[in-house]
Amino acid sequence: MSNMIFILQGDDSKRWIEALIPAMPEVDFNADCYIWPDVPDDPDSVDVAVVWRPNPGALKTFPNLKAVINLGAGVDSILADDTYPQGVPLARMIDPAMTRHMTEFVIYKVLHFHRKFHIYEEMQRHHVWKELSQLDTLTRTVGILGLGALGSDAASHLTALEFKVAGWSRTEKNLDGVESFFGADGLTPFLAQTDILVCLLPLTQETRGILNADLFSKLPQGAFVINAARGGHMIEADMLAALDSGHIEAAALDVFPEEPLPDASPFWDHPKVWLTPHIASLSVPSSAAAEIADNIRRVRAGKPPKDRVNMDSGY
Ligand code: OXD
Repeated sequence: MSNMIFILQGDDSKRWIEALIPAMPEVDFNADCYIWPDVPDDPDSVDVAVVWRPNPGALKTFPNLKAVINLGAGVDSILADDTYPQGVPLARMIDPAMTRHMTEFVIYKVLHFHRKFHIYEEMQRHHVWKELSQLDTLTRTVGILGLGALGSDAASHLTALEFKVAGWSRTEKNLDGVESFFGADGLTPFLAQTDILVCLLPLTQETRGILNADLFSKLPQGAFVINAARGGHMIEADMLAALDSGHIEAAALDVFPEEPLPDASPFWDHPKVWLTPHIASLSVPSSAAAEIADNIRRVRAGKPPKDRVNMDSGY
């Protein structure tokens, strides 16, 4: 008999299980599925762990895991756990609904800055009726850091809106209408022509702290920054300094090194910051269930999971 364990931060396990029940009629979820910290008497019987930011050390309880299935795109919190069971395949979630939601967030924020809504909102507060100059879409470059599933979808929708779009990634990417920059050498020229920078990178050893003073100084004066990836990408003091000096005109920040954002954080009331509570892309159990069910079946049939994370590159 094989058991499944759900180890989720928050109280979403039941919602995910309800979505999986119709997708996996062959599984008796009442008998063969556990929600951490409730574990079967025989932890050897657990072959699949479905997780979101699992408690560090929890996964090593189960010596016969065939796979760990993450319910999000980012796996940084799992890879940070040095007790992760060596050799157990880890799959991340690439779900069309999550991708759509991230693209919506990016487009909304790009348009906000591109069409100067950050200034018009301020003008309304001061009863100012004035038309501002407007840069044409064709001459505005949006630069996307990270051209994985999320970055490439956002890039293709931004090209459809006729922005100039560039992308930076570890290796060269070929996407229609997107200028590709890659590797360490590609970063400076990519930044030099980016008016609106969007960070959608995975958080790895190489990308931690990438949104720092040196990177900001390579962006043109008055550039905008949108971070919908991870708070760990951003050096907070450097972001505040770049905003306060005016080098960065404004920022949309969905993620922070410490979440929830502490009440005393200067970002809350910063006039040049539009912040949201890590909601850029929310996973939708009803959309993702078929994909997760398929992945569980694959590993139970002895195959490697889809969307497997490369433990060396960290994504
Ligand atoms: C994710 C997230 O990684 O929601 O999917 O942050």
